[in-house]
Amino acid sequence: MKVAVVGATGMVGEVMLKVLAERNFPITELLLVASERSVGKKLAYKGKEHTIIGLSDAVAAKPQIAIFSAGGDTSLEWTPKFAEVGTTVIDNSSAWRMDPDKKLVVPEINAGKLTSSDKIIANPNCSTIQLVMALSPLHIKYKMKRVVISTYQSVSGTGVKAVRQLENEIAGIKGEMAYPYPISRNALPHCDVFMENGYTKEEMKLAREPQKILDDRTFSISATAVRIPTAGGHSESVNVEFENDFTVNEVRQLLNDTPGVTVQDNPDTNTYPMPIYAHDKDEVFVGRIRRDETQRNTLNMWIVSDNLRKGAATNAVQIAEYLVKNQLV
Ligand code: A2P
Ligand code: 11C
Repeated sequence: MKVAVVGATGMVGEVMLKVLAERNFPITELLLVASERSVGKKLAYKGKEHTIIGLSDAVAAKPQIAIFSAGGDTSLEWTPKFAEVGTTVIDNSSAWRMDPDKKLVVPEINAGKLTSSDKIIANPNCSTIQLVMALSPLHIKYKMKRVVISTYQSVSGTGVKAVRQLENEIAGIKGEMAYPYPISRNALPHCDVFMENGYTKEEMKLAREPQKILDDRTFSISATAVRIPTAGGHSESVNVEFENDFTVNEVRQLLNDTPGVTVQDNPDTNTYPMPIYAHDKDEVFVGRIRRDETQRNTLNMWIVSDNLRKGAATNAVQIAEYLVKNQLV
């Protein structure tokens, strides 16, 4: 496969290259693409140096697959140009996710819907991916009615500038701010921009994307997204009301049997998911599984995953693997 990684110098781009190499993705030619600022610089992949090229040169090279992680505006402008020359684009931005003509894919859940006509495929938001990985098997078995979620999101979700802000604050250095307030020793109920309805864009992604991925609009999701001073790994406190009753043991078993999900849940040994355990792993970790004693058929749980891996790079590479395996590119 001739593969382009657009946004190769970014936070997700770096993990993308790591995941492609780790999984030994079948690459015959690799095009590393970034902004004009980076053109000519060098990046290594599997020990070999590659020179960074610009978007026009990448389109002209007609890769079979392009994985985009260079922001929504770059995706809006450039993904159609790649699609026009026959490239299949896997786009990690929010640009196309809710477009009715584009598929929003978590491979374990809905890759089966992909065809060779899908030239722009959307990768969901990081906090959505880990949420639906845990909700999907439970929804199939017990049918969800309503989900209430609060997130605890790491600064790596915002990008390099935010990671630097946290590091500078911890070191006592004054520097550029990615957030309107200090993030160290703080919690900001503010991820992505505010919308007209008073919610943030991140909260609206959490409310809408799961309905599209699970292809069901009969359940509703209410979200509060909070930025916390962790370097990597997003955590989520999730309350789910089902139509049908469950037992906690059954839920634990069902989640444990779900590929890509690992249950870490033992109060006796203080075992529960945490961002420091999820770091650099591909699984979605679920713990603190317990019945909500205040309402019928309702469950509480805690979900943690590495937002740059399953939340971004790994999910995108899994989509690419599915396309290759099923000869859709
Ligand atoms: P560059 O490093 O040249 O700015 P992050 O989200 O971590 O900030 O990374 C964003 C990624 O998207 C980087 O690789 C960045 O390249 C790339 N990028 C940003 N704007 C553009 C653009 N207009 N065209 C191509 N790549 C872009
Ligand atoms: C965050 N979820 O942690 C975001 C990062 O829509 O792809 C990814 C933004 C997106 O802030």
